[in-house]
Amino acid sequence: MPLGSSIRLGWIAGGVAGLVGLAVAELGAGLIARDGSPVSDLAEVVLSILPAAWVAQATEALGGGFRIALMAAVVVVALLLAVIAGQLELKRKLRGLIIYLPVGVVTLLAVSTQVGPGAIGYVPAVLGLSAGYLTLRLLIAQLRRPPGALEPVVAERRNFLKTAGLVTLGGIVVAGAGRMLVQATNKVAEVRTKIVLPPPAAPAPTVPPGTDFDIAGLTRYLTPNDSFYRIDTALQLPVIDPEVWTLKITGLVDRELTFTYADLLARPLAEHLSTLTCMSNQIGGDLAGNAFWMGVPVHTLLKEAGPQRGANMVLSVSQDGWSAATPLSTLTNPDRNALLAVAMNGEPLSPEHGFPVRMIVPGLYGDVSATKWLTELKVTTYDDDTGYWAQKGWSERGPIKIASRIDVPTRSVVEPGQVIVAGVAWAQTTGISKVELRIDDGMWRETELGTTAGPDTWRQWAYEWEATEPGDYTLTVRATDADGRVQTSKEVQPFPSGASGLHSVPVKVRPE
Ligand SMILES: Nc1nc2c(c(=O)[nH]1)N[C@H]1C(S)=C(S)[C@@H](COP(=O)(O)O)O[C@H]1N2
Ligand SMILES: [Mo]
Repeated sequence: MPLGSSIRLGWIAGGVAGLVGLAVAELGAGLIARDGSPVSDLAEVVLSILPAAWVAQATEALGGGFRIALMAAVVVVALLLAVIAGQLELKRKLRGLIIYLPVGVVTLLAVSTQVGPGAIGYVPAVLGLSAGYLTLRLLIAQLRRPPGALEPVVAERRNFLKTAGLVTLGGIVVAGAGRMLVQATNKVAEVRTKIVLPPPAAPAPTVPPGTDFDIAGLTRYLTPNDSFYRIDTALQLPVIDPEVWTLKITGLVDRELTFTYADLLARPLAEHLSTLTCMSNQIGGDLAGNAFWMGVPVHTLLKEAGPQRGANMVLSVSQDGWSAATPLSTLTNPDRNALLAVAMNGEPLSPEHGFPVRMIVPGLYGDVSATKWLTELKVTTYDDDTGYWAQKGWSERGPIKIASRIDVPTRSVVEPGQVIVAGVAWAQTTGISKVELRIDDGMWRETELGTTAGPDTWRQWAYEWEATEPGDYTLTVRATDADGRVQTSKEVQPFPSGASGLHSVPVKVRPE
């Protein structure tokens, strides 16, 4: 078999075939309206092998970019393997299978971890792998010359490149179509825009004047939806049609119940303003946001289902398999205002924040309460079931720790004179009663507090610092809750039950 410059053509054949395989797999996933594809399944498996603490950190640092990077890595590795397969196939017919078969096995195993029972979920991967290998055969066949010929003649080369080019174009079109179909599942997006939310039967208390100092660089009292932090493990956003969606209440209950989205909207809804935060938030971190949540009070639904003796936990399960364990007593207590939220700041939940329904429990970290894309509430016990993060060693109980942070000054060098220092502090369910600022090792100085709509939200604080002496300073903040508990200075990492410790920032006062 003459090789020479056809080695390079073999690379091209391998890469193009890999591209076609990936494209067809995407299209297949789109056609069967899966909320994932073989690529995201492989990424999901990689994710589950990585150390949990590392994943939490990367998710926090990169947000959605982390998922995209993982999937990109899968695509790159797949294409590299496809190129190698091209070389092997060029050397000898069928030899490319040395790569394609094991890759196929690994892919199908990855898919099996993500799809339910039934063969349909495997179809995109099988189609993609077959299409990839067949394309390779086709392209390599073009590179083969009658025995005796040495190098491919120019015309043959041109022919091959033309075919490769056409196949690549076709692959791109197919991949695009696959993506579009996946998005077409976004018929849901359209359904969402047409939802008419009823007004809440129990509106949130009005926000008093004075909650927001309106200082440049200071976190707003109310967080707009598009700047609300996002944390979840979903590689691909679950796309849920609210007309098909149901919520099941199962487990240790007298009556298992099923609700549709329309059922929920027909019930008396309550609206509540509360600050959600994440257990992996660092000292001074910004994984917190304050929004109006409207939905069905969870205690009314649980009461209808009738929790049985012995139950002490509710496992809230997401469409994407994620779950959170929340104390039953917190959810059945009407004063805790736990909601199955359908709306955030007056709008139906966005796909990123859990459309169509999520849970919101004031006072608990999102990790152990705020299940997005909710499909089931299983009444159970802490002995029998465990939430997603708790399985990875994070704390099962997630009361939010008192926290405060410095947002302003936003720069570390300031002009001498009066300097505004400001930030936010939270102690959900109790509320913040005092925030103090310390300059270097000096006295704690009480700051001015913004007003608040209730104990479940953060409060702004601000202090006018007479920074007349040039030099280097360290500013430190601490909060006290309405029960008189002072935020601890003991520094603890977020893992496993949320960070504690005081937020400090260095500030240099410039010489006149
Ligand atoms: N389905 C699902 N729900 C989830 C999560 C998740 O990974 N999957 N993450 C939880 C965590 S850790 C937090 S802090 C909140 C964040 O909610 P947000 O993304 O709307 O801010 O959602 C919770 N709900
Ligand atoms: Mo979180």
